Amino acid sequence: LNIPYERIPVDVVNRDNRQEMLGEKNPAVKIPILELDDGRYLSESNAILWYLARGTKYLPGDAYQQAKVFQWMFFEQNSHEPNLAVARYWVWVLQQPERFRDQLGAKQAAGREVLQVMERTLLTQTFFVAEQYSIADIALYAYTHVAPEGGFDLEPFPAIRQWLARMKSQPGYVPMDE
Ligand SMILES: N[C@@H](CCC(=O)N[C@@H](CS)C(=O)NCC(=O)O)C(=O)O
Repeated sequence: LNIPYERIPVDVVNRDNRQEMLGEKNPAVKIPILELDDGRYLSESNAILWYLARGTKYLPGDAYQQAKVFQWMFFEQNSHEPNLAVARYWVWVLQQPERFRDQLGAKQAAGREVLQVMERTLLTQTFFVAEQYSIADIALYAYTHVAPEGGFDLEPFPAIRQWLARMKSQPGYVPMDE
């Protein structure tokens, strides 16, 4: 959206000063948190996406299509993030797959089911809602494009791989590390 912003990195492993740093900004003491120009705060990645996307081409105006966007964003929070992001956290962020080996297999199996749902959908459509690039795609892109870091092989998911490439080629795409 070309909105200027300042990015403040937060250590996701060392959580010693979490309460002091984030407690007044988000009662759940989690990131991401968006601080608005007027000093108000907003947390939950998908609430932030919705706030920024209102009135832009990234959120359809039609009520049904908007609800479909939410359908995928709730799917991202309920099914996708708890499996793909958590497996990646154990394997790639903490580098401790052994410590979590009792639970890791189940997380990865559930994550593969989620990827199957996405694959089936993307076999017949270019984006998740109304053939239009929206915040539903952005929400799902986040932990899908780094899924291999959580031990997920994307080779059996060609439609997802094509969608990832399509996402990367969208105008205004900014890689995570920039
Ligand atoms: N549902 C939240 C999840 C937020 C979340 O779990 N954030 C992680 C880091 S990515 C966090 O802050 N966890 C607590 C912690 O690190 O202490 C969202 O999508 O924004």
